[in-house]
Amino acid sequence: MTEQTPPAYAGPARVLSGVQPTGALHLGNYLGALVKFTRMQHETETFIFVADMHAITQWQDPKLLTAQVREITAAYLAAGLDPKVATIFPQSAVPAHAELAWVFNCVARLGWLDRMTQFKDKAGKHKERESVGLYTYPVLQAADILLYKATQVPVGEDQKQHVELTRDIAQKFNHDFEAPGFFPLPEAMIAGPGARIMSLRDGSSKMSKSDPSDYSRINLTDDADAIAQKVKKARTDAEPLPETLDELKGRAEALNLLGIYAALDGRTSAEVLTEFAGQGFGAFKPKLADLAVAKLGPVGEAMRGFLADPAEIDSILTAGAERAREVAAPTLHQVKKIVGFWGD
Ligand code: AQP
Repeated sequence: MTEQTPPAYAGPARVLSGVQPTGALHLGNYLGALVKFTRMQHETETFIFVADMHAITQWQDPKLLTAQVREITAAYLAAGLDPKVATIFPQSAVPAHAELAWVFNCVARLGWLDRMTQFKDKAGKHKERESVGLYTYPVLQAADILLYKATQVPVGEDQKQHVELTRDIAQKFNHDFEAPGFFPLPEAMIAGPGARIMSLRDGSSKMSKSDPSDYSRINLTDDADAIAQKVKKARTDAEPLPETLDELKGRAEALNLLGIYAALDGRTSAEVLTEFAGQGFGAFKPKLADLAVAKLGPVGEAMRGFLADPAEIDSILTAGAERAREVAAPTLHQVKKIVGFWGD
């Protein structure tokens, strides 16, 4: 006898994503995440949170954390998120994230978490010194997503594995608790040239907030001079740009700068290549610097404008948190019933 396919999730499409308030945002966060959030808010109901509970999986100075939450919110608004359209909120203001994460801690298997490459990258050789929270981070992420029954998760490529784990958790929950179709199996929305922006100093590692070299990344708050300097000093090779992407194999730094240009300009890397084929980086880099300044300058300026009015940011976060709690409450209530917890 063949096993019957369980009924699929039948609820509405929803978008959810977030960014950790762990430092200044960079071009990778902007292209891999913020630009997508902004686009998707007009297509589908969208929830965007500031992941302060994730942030404390590694030490954060309590005196700075609230300011960092406001800074991420300012970046969201500067990138074009509209609080009248999308729900923007701090994760810690919705306790249901932690409650659902506990249930999911009991659904997820140790073997699944052992495979998570981000934990291995962040923990390095001394995993026994890391917090338990860093290890179970992807489980909390699954709770973030499934609490709102989100179906689409716009993220950079580094988060793909975590969204796959979320699907595994949703599937196992639906199966084990005989609740077919209760949780959706969300899709990571990764495609596009901004999906994996690499360090300007090393084309084999991703652009990252925690890289000790500030020259490895372009921060959203960098001024025009800093952006131009960083592009100028970005590592490249002596070869001119070829005619096809295939010919860029093995030239990680060149491919990265081309991808950044394409993502900023809303084109594909192949299209940009047709414009610059045959030219060296001496000609390409100034054009890239001009484009980066033109695209990111207004974002940085808008961020500074929003940050000048922290009371307005706080009122956006307070209203967003209230809306998020309203949407989260029925899911958590149903989960408790499904699991068999005491209560009505
Ligand atoms: N280099 C990148 N290229 C494309 N997308 C990226 N993202 C991060 N780096 C790149 C995406 O940005 C979103 C928010 O990331 P996060 O701050 O929540 O976590 P992260 O991935 O840990 O970001 P960082 O900057 O790399 O921080 P550290 O150095 O602390 O690890 C996510 O959608 C992520 O995919």
